[in-house]
Amino acid sequence: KTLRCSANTLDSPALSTDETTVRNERMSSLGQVCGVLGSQWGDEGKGKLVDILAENFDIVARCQGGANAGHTIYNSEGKKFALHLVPSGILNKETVCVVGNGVVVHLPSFFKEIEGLESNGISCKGRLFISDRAHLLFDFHQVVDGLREAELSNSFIGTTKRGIGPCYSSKVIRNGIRISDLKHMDMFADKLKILLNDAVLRFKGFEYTPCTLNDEVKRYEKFAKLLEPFIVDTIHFMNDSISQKKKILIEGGQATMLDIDFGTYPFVTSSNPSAGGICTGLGISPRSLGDLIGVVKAYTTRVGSGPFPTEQLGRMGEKLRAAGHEFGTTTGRPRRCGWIDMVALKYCCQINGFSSLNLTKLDVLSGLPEIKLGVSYRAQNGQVLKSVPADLLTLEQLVVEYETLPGWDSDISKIRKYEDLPDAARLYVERIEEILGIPINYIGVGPRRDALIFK
Ligand code: 2SA
Ligand code: GDP
Ligand code: MG
Repeated sequence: KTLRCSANTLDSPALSTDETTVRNERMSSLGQVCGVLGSQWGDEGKGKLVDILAENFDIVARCQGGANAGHTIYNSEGKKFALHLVPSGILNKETVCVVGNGVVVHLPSFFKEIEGLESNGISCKGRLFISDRAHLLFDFHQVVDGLREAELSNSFIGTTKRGIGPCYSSKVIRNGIRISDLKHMDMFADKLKILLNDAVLRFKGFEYTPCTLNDEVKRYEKFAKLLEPFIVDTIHFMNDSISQKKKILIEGGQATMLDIDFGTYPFVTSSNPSAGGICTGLGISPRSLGDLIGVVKAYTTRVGSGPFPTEQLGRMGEKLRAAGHEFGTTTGRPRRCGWIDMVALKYCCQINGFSSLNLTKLDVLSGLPEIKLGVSYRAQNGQVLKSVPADLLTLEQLVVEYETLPGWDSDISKIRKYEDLPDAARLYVERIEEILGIPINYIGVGPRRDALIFK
């Protein structure tokens, strides 16, 4: 059997009046401040949902991570966009986009992304803002990322090499440089020198010359001018917008299983992609948060090293990768693939308190005779674990117990009504809902904007 997944074609079915009503009701019932967060190891399809929901929100904001994130979205004409630092709301011409204080910003990547958008007719000026408290990620952070990975040899993390960990390290050790520092270019060279000297002391072979420092300072002098119209006190902006009853959508990068606190440490990213990261990364109160939507892929993928209990290393994994086009949006790396992991998902749901879920890429499972769900973890000593263990060795050695459900044969990519899905597909959706105790309100059946069932 071969897996089928929906083609990215333009011949999508028109929505009936009933379907449009359900869609509009679902969209308008979302709270004033709503988050879309990854609930596995990333790449669940958060960008697509954010892009769809954006039309009902005034502001879309990013709160953590940096250009390690990769969100692939398609506009109404079927044109593909890969976004990294710019929030996925940008394709919606009315939406204001905010890059919050918790994001680490590599300005060359930021401007390159803006250039790419503008050359495709998407204007960013006047509706894309960046926090003056966000930390700057320099090219040297990316070099250090690579040096650290090389040092780890066989136990490398498999980072995106975008400098994320080293930049958050500078922030936490308190010699980082922030966007607001671009106001004082007279002090910039000294600050950058301190940062670079840290790397010189730490890494054999890392060096810089007065000339390269000078070039970097000159480059940032230019960036400082270019960035001026984008810089905002986003804490004030976000809180003011909340007072004005503006609708705000927060786009998570990565996912809870990659969270620096809750993920499979040390095989994690260096920020908090879980709900807490929204407040610290945007300066808004937890009391302002309304709906939190967890995005769940119908199977699991992971890119980079680290434990992955339900990973399928053989032909099944390859089939999923091919059918789901599972390659990194930022690095192009092949993603590791496996069955859905209900234990890890339950853990993520507890941490985030999702109000609803978006099950994505259900279309990718079409054509499978049966589908498995990892439902419990059994440790080496035979004990069933209550949750995801902190200890990596336990996590690597545990045995996953599976439940098997029937598959379905037909192509579901043109279906827009929940009731029209094959019985087996609905059974799968409802079993996931039952185990997690959270409604699946959105079901992805293709990569395009319209390929979403509002359940
Ligand atoms: P980093 O670069 O320090 O954040 O890497 C640490 C770990 O976090 C993982 N990570 C990701 N996992 C999935 N998707 C991500 N974004 C890109 C995408 C990834 C890509 O959308 O496909 O293109 O490779 C992302 N960003 C970070 C990373 O793999 C490490 O395991
Ligand atoms: P994100 O990082 O969570 O935004 O996800 P990515 O964009 O990195 O990866 C998700 C991939 O799946 C993208 O290529 C999307 O276009 C695609 N995608 C999203 N939802 C669906 C879906 O329901 N079905 C299919 N076949 N593809 C989808
Ligand atoms: Mg991604």
